[in-house]
Amino acid sequence: MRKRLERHVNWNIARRKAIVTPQWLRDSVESGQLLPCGRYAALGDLYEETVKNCPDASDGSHCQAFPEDGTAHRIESELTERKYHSEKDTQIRYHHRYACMRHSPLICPNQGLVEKLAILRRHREIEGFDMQSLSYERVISVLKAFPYHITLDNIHEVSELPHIGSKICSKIQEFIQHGDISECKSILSGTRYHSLVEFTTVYGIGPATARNLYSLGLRTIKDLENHYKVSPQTRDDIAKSLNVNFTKRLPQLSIKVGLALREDLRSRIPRSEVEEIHGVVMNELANIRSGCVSTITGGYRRGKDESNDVDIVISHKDLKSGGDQVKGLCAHLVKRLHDKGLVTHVMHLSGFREPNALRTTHGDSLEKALTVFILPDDKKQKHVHRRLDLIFAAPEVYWTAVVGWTGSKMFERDLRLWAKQERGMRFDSSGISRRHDSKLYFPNSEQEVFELLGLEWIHPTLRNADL
Ligand code: DCT
Ligand code: MG
Repeated sequence: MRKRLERHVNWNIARRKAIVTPQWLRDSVESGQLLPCGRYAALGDLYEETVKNCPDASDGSHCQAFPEDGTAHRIESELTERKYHSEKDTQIRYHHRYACMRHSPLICPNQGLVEKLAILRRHREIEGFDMQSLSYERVISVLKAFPYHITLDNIHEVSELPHIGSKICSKIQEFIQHGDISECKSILSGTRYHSLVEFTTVYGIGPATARNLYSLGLRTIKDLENHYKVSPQTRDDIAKSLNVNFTKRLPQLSIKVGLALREDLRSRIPRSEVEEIHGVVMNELANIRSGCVSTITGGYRRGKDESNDVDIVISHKDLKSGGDQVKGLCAHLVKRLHDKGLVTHVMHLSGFREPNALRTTHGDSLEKALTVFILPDDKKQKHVHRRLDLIFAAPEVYWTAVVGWTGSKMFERDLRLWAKQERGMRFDSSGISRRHDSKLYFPNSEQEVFELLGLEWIHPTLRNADL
């Protein structure tokens, strides 16, 4: 498709070439000569150009432009069909200011560049320069949606994209010319960045704590383990030491426990395990309440091969009584999972000791549990601890919760901004309302959420507006 080709090759360049399928190469090798390109045209849109630009074909007259096997006819009808599609009115534009108006694939044509810029962003974040970090997040988000490989030929177009300033442009230019950015090299050559990044891999350590620990002279995870008295011998006991008491205030997950769980929690979760965890959780839930529905959201839904955690949004299929059916269910399920040894740690549980927390007013219609979960060991493998987030939504806000928890982060940020600035609405995962009179909206599908916000629906795998 034209769109897909344009992610790799500028359209104006493509029009000066013959764009053929790999079969042209195979057949040409086999026949020992460069074959006419027309019948191998990869894109209907470029059929004429492919015939004209065929190697050794100055005017294309010797090309077999209309083979007898009907290829030409097929290409011609494809051409008409594509023309129709390209004329279809769409709001999606890669140069749009809001990420929720752009298509952002998981891997983009400028992935190498984006990964370098992500180091600069992380550096700002970890040093506490939040505004600068956000600026980089915006730049990354815009570049994630840029469908062409960036070169010196089209950098001018990049410089005109939203959120791209002259400083960033010179960094992009540096990357094009040298394959690297000197500031990245200098950040990576010191110990500070590496230490701070390592420290934040411990649950409970954010950038500010990481900087404090660094200022104490600590540099490595080993230093942290000595500081917090965690050793390979005591690690397992410490990991198990937190007993959740459901009648008292929940204990915070201490840095010590975070350190003991670090190896487990930092390892990525493959899709098959995400699905297995989801299956186990929903099985347990079915024993408490029948008729519940759920969606695995987060990075998994956006197509990531490996996730950092598992996010599940849960509701009830009965629109009328469903609100009551899920009320208090989050704490109930977490307690059951904990009793069975599946949930080992609970870091946050809303609705906890608040049985009437689930109201249907905006901002108050979700129950949430942030936990650590482990699948029972079996003969095949020993399982590791995983971060599991459970979000319970009343049926009328199920789809807003699914959209709000699908991400990515910048996509969500711009959804909220778009709703506020362009539509006079308030959007977050707990509901949609009109700002001037707080009128609540209850969409029945994900498509309806987008429609209500005046947006074109975007497939979850094209919502990867962050790295
Ligand atoms: N989210 C958000 N704003 C944040 C953090 C998260 O809107 N500051 C939303 C978007 C994604 C969803 O919550 C789940 O978040 P995470 O689990 O942190 O991220 P993820 O996209 O699922 O990626 P991963 O879990 O693999 O790191
Ligand atoms: Mg996630």
